[in-house]
Amino acid sequence: MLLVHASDIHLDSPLVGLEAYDGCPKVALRTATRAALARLFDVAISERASLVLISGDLYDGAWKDYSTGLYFVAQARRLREADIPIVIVRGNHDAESQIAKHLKLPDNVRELSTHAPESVRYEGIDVVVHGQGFAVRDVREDLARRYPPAESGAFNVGMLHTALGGREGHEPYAPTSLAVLSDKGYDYWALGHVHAREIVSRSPYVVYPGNLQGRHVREQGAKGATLIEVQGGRVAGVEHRDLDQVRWLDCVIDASELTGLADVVERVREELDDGVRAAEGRMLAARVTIAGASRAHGDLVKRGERLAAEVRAAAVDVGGEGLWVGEIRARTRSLLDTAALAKSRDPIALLMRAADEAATDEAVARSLMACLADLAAKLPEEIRKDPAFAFLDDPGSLPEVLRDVQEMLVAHLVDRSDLEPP
Ligand SMILES: [Mn+2]
Repeated sequence: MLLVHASDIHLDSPLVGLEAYDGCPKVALRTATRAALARLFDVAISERASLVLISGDLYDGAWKDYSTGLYFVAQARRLREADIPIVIVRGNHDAESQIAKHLKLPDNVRELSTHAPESVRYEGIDVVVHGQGFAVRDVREDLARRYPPAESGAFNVGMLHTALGGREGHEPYAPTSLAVLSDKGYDYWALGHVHAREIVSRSPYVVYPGNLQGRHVREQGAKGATLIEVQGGRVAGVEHRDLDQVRWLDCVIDASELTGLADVVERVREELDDGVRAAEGRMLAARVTIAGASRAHGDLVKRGERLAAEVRAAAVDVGGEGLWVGEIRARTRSLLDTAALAKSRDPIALLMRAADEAATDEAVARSLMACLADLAAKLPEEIRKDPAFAFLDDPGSLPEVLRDVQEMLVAHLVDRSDLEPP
């Protein structure tokens, strides 16, 4: 018997800020969560799954229209034709969705109660599913504590949207512990909420499948669902199946051993090439960051536009239409000891101290922002929208911008890229 466990589908999750980048494959990205859901159900049908578990955050929150819900209903009907039931518990994002509360679901879909733990027995396959969904976004109590003990003579599954004892980057909703979960005597805990795949425990099995489709570059790498093979009432094995339609790649290049723009671009090309291979024919969306203290720093700072142009050219060469590079960030540092330089009596030190002062002295920062506001008002709209100018609306990012300015000044005024590191 095969069970399929997915979570955090975030159907129709919007893309924030990506349109600002040239050539953004908007349609592929916008429809990726839908395509991944269709693939999930394709697998359930072709592998003759007995049950599909969705552990919360099926939806992304407040919808703009009904089409998101109607899409899910149409997909769920495909499983009804194949006699495959679906069980859902609501997560924090579903709790926000008003329309989800009024949507009529096909009769093969069972949504577990949000008021108390509910248990559903699937006769014929001897599976009992226990679970409770989120009634509100902000659930801070341990929901699992009130789940009933395992029923004998059946394969027991617990469904829960939870951060367990806390997971980095995730709100600590419905906190609980492995001890509480283990105590119930279930065979498999189908968790949701955490977007990275994790097998928390194998005795009993406690699993986060991670989200079905990455939504931005911080959710890079393969995404999909977990297939659970059950034999003789026990878990015989779990397997992760990649179901994402678009793959994200956070390509970070360590430039500390690189000497100039040409070899930096060559390294980027290699990394992108690896990414394209790993994506196995999927659309690959990448962000490129060049980091580290490097001899190439001066070259990159002075020829930033050239870097971007060459990286984009390499991307077209390596991946064609199947690879899109969004943001390109030069975050290298000079090999010069800028702290020591700033303390010296070198005229450049004066400039650096002025930049430091602007970053730390509020009055200086305020007058600088006022000057910049005048300039911003004169910028043409299409330039103003460029992410590089986002700091104009965010005074908090000024210190970071000033550090970049310092680096740029140093690179232009003292081209000491020929210097050996101190
Ligand atoms: Mn969640």
